[in-house]
Amino acid sequence: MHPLTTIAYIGLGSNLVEPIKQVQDAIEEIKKLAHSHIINVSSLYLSKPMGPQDQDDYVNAVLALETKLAPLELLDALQSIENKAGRVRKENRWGARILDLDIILFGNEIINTERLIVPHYGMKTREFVLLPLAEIAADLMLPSSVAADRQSIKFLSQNIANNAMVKLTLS
Ligand code: A4P
Ligand code: MG
Repeated sequence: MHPLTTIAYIGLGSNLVEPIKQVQDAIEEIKKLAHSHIINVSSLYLSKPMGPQDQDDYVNAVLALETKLAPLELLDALQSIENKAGRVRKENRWGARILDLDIILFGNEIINTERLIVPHYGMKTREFVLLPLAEIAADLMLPSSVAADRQSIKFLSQNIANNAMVKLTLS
């Protein structure tokens, strides 16, 4: 466990087997995580696939989790939720998946280990991460070892193409 409570931001994505339900079920599973509780969840969005185009659109969302878990404990927990959802890891990069749970940010920590890179390496270039994140945490600043390089989520989200992403209104 971590000595302090941290706010982690988790990106959720699915484009197989009822993606809206996959994301909703994953949120329910994350609610059950030990030493953690969800403090905010973005809307769900429908986004065009990044990577191979011969796959369905994705449902994406981002949530904020207050947690006492250490980063690798959180990664383990998220991977077991992915596995429980029936995720099969395939060789094809950026291919279709039942459920993808990525740690986008973990407080202000900068982590560069074999299993975990935080901030998530793709977050600054992915509208399906930045726009939901801006919805729940526009004032957040990205951690950086150089203070002058810190960028706000608001700035990044305003400078990325929306790529026809649609906010879902769920009944
Ligand atoms: N890993 C390292 N850093 C992290 C982190 N911050 N969070 C390691 C989570 N995992 C992290 O991940 C591979 C390994 O990355 C893990 O074992 C972990 O130790 P994975 O989930 O097995 O594989 P992946 O998700 O397929 O990895 P990859 O290639 O990084 O995929 P991406 O970048 O997540 O992209 N299009 C739309 N519209 N929406 C999407 O959500 N997602 C992808 C997947 C492609 N296209 C998409 C979307
Ligand atoms: Mg992943």
